[in-house]
Amino acid sequence: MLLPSIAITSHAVLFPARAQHQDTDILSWIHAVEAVAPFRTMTTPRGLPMKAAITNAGTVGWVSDRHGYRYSAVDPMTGKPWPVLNDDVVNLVCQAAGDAGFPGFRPDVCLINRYDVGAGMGAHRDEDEQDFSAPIVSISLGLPARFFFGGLERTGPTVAVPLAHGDVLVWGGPDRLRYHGVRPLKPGSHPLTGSRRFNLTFRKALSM
Ligand code: MD3
Ligand code: FE
Repeated sequence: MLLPSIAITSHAVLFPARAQHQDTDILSWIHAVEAVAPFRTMTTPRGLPMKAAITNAGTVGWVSDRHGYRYSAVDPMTGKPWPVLNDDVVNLVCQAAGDAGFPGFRPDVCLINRYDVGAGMGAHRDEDEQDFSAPIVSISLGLPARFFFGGLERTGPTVAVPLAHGDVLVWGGPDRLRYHGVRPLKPGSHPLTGSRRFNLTFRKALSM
């Protein structure tokens, strides 16, 4: 079946509402993950609290503290491994990646961000993974957000992309290292998530 898609850049594709039919399953999985690895706000290496709360699933998870950013095989909060990825969600993610021109994508981590009203994410690059040839696939759930991306430098013009419930976004190739971020969440209520937004990013953190 041919699913609708919008080219955002030459190597970034948005599939509007592609995950919507699995929304309640994905939200149940998020709740199962947070029962083992609770959402928490992390501190940047410069000592500032991040506004989005995060958790992870997969072989490793992305963590941040005074020592820096890295992927860790254990959750520093519990000392336990992260919960495993969900096969159905991974299948959806791999199919979207294939349709966007990245066949064979096999994520080993899912970073889950939770935004309350007013929370956003400043401009940054995702550069802690070992393999930049793999894309990043994102699923948005709940309240809509204004995502923005720029170029390979922190400053410069940005382009806004609205991300709504169920949207799947694939970033790869030369666009993989672009600066990007999320504007502060506007007040509102979503029937499934209330006054929140969840974003899942599936990544390949380890090269083997
Ligand atoms: C563009 N998350 O977790 S997802 C992040 O909505 C992150 O929570 C945002 O940025 C969010 O690091 C955006 C879409 C996304 C993900 C990875 C990218 C866009 C990207 C990597 C490179 C360029
Ligand atoms: Fe990012």
